[in-house]
Amino acid sequence: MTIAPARGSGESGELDRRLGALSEAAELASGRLDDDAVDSARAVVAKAGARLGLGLEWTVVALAGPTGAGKSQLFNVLTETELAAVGRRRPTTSSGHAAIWGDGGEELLDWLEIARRHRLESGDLEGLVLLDLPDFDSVEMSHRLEVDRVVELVDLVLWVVEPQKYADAALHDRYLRRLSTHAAAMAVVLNQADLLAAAEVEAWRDDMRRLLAEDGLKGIPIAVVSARTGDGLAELRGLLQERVAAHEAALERLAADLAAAADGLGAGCDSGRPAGVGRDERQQLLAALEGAAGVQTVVQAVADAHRRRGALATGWPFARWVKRLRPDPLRRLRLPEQPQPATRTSLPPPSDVQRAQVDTAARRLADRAAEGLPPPWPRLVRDAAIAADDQVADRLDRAVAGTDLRVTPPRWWRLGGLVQWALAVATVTGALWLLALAVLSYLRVDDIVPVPEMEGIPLPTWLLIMGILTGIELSFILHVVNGVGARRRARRAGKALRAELEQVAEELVVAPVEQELEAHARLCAAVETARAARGAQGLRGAFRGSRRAR
Ligand SMILES: Nc1nc2c(ncn2[C@@H]2O[C@H](COP(=O)(O)OP(=O)(O)OP(=O)(O)O)[C@@H](O)[C@H]2O)c(=O)[nH]1
Ligand SMILES: [Mg+2]
Repeated sequence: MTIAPARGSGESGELDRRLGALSEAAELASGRLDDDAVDSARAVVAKAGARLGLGLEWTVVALAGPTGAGKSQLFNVLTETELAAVGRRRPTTSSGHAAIWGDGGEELLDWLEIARRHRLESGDLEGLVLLDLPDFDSVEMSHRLEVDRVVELVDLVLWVVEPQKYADAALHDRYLRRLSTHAAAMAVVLNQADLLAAAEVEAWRDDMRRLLAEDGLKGIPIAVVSARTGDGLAELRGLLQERVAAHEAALERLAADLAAAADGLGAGCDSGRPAGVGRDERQQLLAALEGAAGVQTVVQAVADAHRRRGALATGWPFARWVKRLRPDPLRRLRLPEQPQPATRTSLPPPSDVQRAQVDTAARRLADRAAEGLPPPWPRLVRDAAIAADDQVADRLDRAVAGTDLRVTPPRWWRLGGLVQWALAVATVTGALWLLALAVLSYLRVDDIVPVPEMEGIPLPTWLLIMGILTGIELSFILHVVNGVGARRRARRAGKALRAELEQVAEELVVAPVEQELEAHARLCAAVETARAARGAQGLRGAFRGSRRAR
């Protein structure tokens, strides 16, 4: 076996950047994506922080494998000790123990929770922490848990197998396949080669290579050794020396963890960009909100109120009482003259059908906006679009109450009113005058005061007839003018209401939808950063280089 040194760029700064991105991705994914994926991403960030803090000068290598593979014997041979118990009764090793080449590393072992520690002369493996682990296929649950725990933490795992058990499902299904993203942080040791003939060894190696390729671990280093005879051990030692000297095993491992966690969060990122909020859907939502807010009713009330108020201000004074019989439409609906978003109107609440229409329009907008996104994003976007469902009615009412309907009376009403009053005074004067003349005539004294005339018609008759005719005529003209004004004001109020409703649509539906799409975009950008800088600078790029050199 030849393994080239891992010539990574060694940029823990790059790793920091990627970890930051993973952390951001986990925050964005929290509550949106699968909890397990979020938890593992957070665990990777936490673990990386801890491991980087414990020093890259150490390389932690674990011997893992089924019982009887020879892990403990290999540990003894590599440490040139008899520290590990090697036994015939299975399983032999019940808890992890460590050999440390060099001084220090206590905190690292505390973090690994390995209590049994043996310090060795530093030599050519200075910086190596070798762990002998219990068997992962154990009848003892505690053994498996211990293996799973430690395998999560170490920088490099040497999977030790022997000719009988190398194809076991326990190894391939439970570990290798699941760790297919971690090729850079693993190697396989085929132990007890002395039990096979040379030709069988080759076949064994080929078969293992095939199985590893099926596991997704094509190209992972395979060492063939015999812990008993010492065959192949020099090469295995060489591998350890190279990894220890490069000081990058921890970075490689963390980079692999990072990539795997990022993949877990980035499942929904491999599609194209979502369609985004469409114009048509926005218009449909607005139309539904208009219906639910009673815009038609309000607009009608604005027009009616203008006509009524115009008639009261400029109509024929003798007929105004008719207008007073009916209440003011705006007051009846308790629509404030000035915007008052805090007050409630007496508009009827949206009907069930209107509510359903708003709901449907919001869903449609969300579905269209999320088009092109894989699950669960369309559902998340839709949930965001209807999250404020129960606030819609209240928010619409406040929007209507907060709209400036611009119902202030036009200035010319005052002038029109004055003219009408003047005409009314003329009419009444004419009427009283004629009445006085009638009384005088009754008393036969009507010749005392001469009655002025205009073009042969007595002035009081002029005043009465012209007052009435002009007053009615004027009120009719002003009625027409007010009708035009009412329509214009209704249009203006409609526009103002729609502008207000656009805000409601924005606030309750569009913004939440866009926020969700934004979360998707940011999450995917973070995942992309976390996965790897795909250039030559990135760690993974460096790893590829090291593989090619192999
Ligand atoms: N022939 C042969 N036997 C070996 C070799 N390596 C280990 N053994 C034997 O295999 C048996 C198991 O070895 P251990 O080192 O205890 O195995 P282990 O993997 O630590 O087993 P557990 O601690 O139970 O997980 C012992 O009897 C060893 O002597 C080898 O290379 N060749
Ligand atoms: Mg053992």
